Amino acid sequence: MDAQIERVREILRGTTSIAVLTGAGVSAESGIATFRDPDGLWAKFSPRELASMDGFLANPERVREWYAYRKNVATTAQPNAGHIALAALEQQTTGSFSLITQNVDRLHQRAGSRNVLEVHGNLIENRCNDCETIRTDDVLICPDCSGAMRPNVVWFGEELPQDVFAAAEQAAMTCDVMIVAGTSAEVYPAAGLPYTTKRYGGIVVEVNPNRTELSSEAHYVLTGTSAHILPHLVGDVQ
Ligand code: BJW
Repeated sequence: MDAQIERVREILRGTTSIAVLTGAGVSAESGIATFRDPDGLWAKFSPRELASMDGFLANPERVREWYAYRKNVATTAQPNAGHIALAALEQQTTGSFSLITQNVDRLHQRAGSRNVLEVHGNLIENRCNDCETIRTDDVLICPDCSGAMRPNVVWFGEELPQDVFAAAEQAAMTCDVMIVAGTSAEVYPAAGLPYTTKRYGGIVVEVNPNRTELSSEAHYVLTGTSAHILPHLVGDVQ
């Protein structure tokens, strides 16, 4: 096994406080497109039109249709070895474990992860634009206040769910190790969490096939896909 992977494995075995930050790359091997890779969603679709309030107000049907398509992709996809390894790591950890995800596909939960903090919402639920009621059916008009229902995700320029992000920041401040997997680490405020961990004295481990904004700051950079690398960090994989 690669010496760096072996070293990180030892560190994880000796710690009782782990945080993980995941991004779209963790679901790539489940067949879900990332955003900023050359074949990613933002190469084909406009974030301004599809992932902003202005885009929704201009053309709600188009935005809802795009999210319905992505919800279908997510619900028919299966968790991969990376998701499963992170669920196993949570089981093995005797102290605190937080899985902070920017992903909206729910694959971590379907793999068995329990303490999942969805900082960018999810594709499964809809939320009323006015009264913020959350529903899992597909009504277009809120039955409570007649506001427009929209996907329960966080678009550009929108605040992240406050309680969820506060818990993520707390985990970043208090963990001994943060694993950062499958994210370009470009979208704030989530991208700031590994720097918080570092500032508070924690170790930052990046898992990614490509270098990112974070690579030069991480203590360990494990180069490879998450479905390949993450299983090596837990359990008995040699
Ligand atoms: C693999 C792999 C494999 C491949 N294994 N790895 C200038 C202009 C406008 C805005 C801003 C600005 N400067 C800063 C901002 C703020 C903005 C921001 O950060 N923008 C940057 C892009 C510059 N942030 C916001 O707007 C946030 N809100 C905010 O700041 O609010 C302030 C506020 C406060 C108070 C009141 C009101 C407002 C909100 C950000 C929301 C992001 N939303 C999205 C869409 C979610 C819904 C949806 O899914 O449609 O979230 S955008 C998209 O990016 C999505 C992701 O969660 C997020 C991060 O992407 P991620 O996950 O990192 O994916 P990629 O594609 O970028 O990277 C994939 C990685 O995987 C790569 O590194 C690959 O190498 C790797 N990979 N295969 C492992 N097999």
